[in-house]
Amino acid sequence: MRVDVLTLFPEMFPPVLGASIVKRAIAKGLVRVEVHDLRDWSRDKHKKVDDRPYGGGPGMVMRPDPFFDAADDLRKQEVGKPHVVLLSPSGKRLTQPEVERLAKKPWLILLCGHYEGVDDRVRAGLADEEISIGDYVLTCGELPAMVLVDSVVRLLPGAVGDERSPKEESFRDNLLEYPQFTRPVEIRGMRVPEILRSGDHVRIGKWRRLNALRRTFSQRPDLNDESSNSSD
Ligand code: 9D3
Repeated sequence: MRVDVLTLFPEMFPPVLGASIVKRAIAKGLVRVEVHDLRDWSRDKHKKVDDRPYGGGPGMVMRPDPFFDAADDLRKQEVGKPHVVLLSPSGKRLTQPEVERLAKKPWLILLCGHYEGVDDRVRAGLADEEISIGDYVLTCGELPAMVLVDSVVRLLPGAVGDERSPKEESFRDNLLEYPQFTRPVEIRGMRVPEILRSGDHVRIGKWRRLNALRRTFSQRPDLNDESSNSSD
């Protein structure tokens, strides 16, 4: 997979992409991530990439031309068609099924906007889709782009240590994971449940299932709600 990121803050990415599983996936050649400074495509002598909004109002708006020109240049670098994603608070919510869909794309271009907003022609004429990572307001699309890269990269074959397929985790039965414990057996008065130390794998399996259900019911009743899930 290839991922290109268009951003005003390229320096935000290396600390995250240079760590943990994403770093290893890059080193293994499973993914190539290129982060580009949008200012490189500014035609302005001061490298300006925003301007005042038509119709008036406070703040500035990111101009569309650096996005379009950058995408044009990137398209020349590779055969095939990139899938272009605009990170935006008005996008469709990123969920695990969406991550799985994106992980099948051979080439992603991620467009990061800013609090001020992006000229709407970027969404209309450049992006294939708009994605949000949740209903809260951030200052920019850079963190969401990194969230997307992290969630997608761990699904690439060979990226995760692969004891079992990462797809089989957590979201499988629309249940949260069961509680986990390791040593010590007791800390601050809290003991590891005796069943887990019994060696009785039938009882352990039942205990885990029961506690995954309990946890889901109290923390995330929406997860098990037939009317609100799209995995059926
Ligand atoms: C709330 C109205 N806006 C300010 C004038 C729009 C706005 C634009 C851009 C608000 C925040 C941002 C910056 N955020 C993102 O670019 C963003 C985001 C987010 O804020 N929350 C969840 N997912 C995403 S994906 C991109």
